[in-house]
Amino acid sequence: MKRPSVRIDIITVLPELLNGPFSHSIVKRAIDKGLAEIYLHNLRDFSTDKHRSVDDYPYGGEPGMVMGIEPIERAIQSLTSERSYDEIIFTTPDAPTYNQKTANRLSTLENIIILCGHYKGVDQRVRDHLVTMELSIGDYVLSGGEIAAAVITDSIIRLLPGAISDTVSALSDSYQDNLLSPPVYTRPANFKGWKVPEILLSGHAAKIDEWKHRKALEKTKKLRPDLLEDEK
Ligand code: 6GU
Repeated sequence: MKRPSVRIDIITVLPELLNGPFSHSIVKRAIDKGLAEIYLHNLRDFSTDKHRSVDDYPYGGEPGMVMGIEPIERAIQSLTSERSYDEIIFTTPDAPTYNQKTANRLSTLENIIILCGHYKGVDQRVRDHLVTMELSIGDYVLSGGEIAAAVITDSIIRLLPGAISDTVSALSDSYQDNLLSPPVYTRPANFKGWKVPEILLSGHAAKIDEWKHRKALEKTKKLRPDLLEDEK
């Protein structure tokens, strides 16, 4: 049975920012093949204000602007009235960190909305009542949630069966088994005295696998020991 394609609707004040990331390489090919659909929605189109504004001053007098609930509710409603969504994700730095395990789960869903956070944040009632999950992509602050939405979308789409020609390749990615990938090499076997490890030229499949696993472990211990500690 053919897997239904993934549909991702992104609600943003900067749709122009998101055309680039989906117009190339694996993601573009997956869309061209019908594995995924991505729709960009300009939040300002759902403003009823004559200036198309989507933010306002915060109650309580903090500095900065806050995204209001009304245009967001209308944007989400216009989508959910057409089909049901498996997740409505809000991208914001003050949220749980996105990881491969979450990417794997999201890649099994059919319809996803991603609402891109902006300004000082969004009216808390959006977070309490309209979204189903919140994600940050790491412990640093971006100027908006669009790049995070692009990261999340890319990581989902590359996992779809058929998106990558070599199907084993997504499964052998770094993080899939809590290990970083082992080093890889290509020709020439000797570049100015820097040699490719002998074992890789040996043709010994079992020994090569054993070597790759050992290298992956060594690399993870050195660069990301935390991955070996938490069994997720
Ligand atoms: Cl999802 N949004 C913003 N603005 N900054 C971030 C982020 C998201 N994740 C990490 N930094």
